[in-house]
Amino acid sequence: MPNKNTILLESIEASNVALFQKKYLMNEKPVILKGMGKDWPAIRRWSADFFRNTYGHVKVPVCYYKTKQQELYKNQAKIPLREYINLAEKNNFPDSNAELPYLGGWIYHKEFPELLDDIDMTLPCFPDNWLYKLPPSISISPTNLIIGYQHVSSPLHTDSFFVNSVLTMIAGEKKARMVSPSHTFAVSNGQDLFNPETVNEVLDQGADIFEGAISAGDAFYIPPGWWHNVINCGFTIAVQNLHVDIYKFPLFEQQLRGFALPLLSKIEDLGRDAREELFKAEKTLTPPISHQIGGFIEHEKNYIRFLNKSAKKSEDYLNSYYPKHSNN
Ligand SMILES: O=C(O)CCC(=O)C(=O)O
Ligand SMILES: [Fe+2]
Repeated sequence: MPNKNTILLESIEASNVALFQKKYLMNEKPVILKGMGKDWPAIRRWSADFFRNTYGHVKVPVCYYKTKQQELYKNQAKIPLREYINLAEKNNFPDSNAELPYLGGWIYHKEFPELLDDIDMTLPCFPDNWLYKLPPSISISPTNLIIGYQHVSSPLHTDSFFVNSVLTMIAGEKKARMVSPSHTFAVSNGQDLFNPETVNEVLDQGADIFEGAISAGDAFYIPPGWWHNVINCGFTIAVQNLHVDIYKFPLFEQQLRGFALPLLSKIEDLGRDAREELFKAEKTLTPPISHQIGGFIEHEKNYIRFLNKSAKKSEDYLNSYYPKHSNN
């Protein structure tokens, strides 16, 4: 039963593509997509036994969100999937303060691409996914697998890079509570929105809390920047897909540039320091022979052209889409 103060998430048939795109995707409004994955072979094939029998020996990364927050994927502890599933299926846990592990996002498709045959990566109610156009060297995984049980959950968070997130249920049931990015002032990372006291605090500050449940075949559409807290009602298997449409690409691109720019400016700062040293030592007159061999002048001119072009493209974009806000 939803809390009397929360708002029930809207729910539509995933086959209603036009309605989804117009009312929810374009307006960045969360919704439950009924039947999103109902025809995926995963619904018939994937189960605790399937993963235990086929991939039981594989070591999978586990999260401890309460004690370790969101660790880098490569730093997460790993345990054999067989051991994890046995634990997830256990009903009684001895009273202990130790946090239980959560398989909160296994990037399965790199090791086991055959699993992709069991799901539909095109997400039919979404337009082209621009995430797939990224060069492979930028490794943002478009999909991951989440196996949960009643005692583990994802505390309140937003997903990185302002992507569309689609969480499709393969087995079991999950519940989510969500808060709009326009009410960010009322929430904080890591909160438990299923705790009545926290709910009251958030509502008292004037924010709305949306709530919904999904079971096998259904999906949550979580728009960019939306806060979400997801709990497992029992044993669950779910697939998360990340999606970037053309409208969201500019902000996504800016987020990615945010990774490259600090590195670039570190390199440039060093270059400037070296030139200042040279200048002080009055050794600027004769460039070393290696500059000629390495085509220094030509590469530098290319670099200047690249920067000018980039600056022009960004300015044009700002001027055409945000004319009131750009200051030239
Ligand atoms: O199911 C979960 O625990 C987390 C899901 C989630 O955060 C997402 O799909 O973005
Ligand atoms: Fe998330």
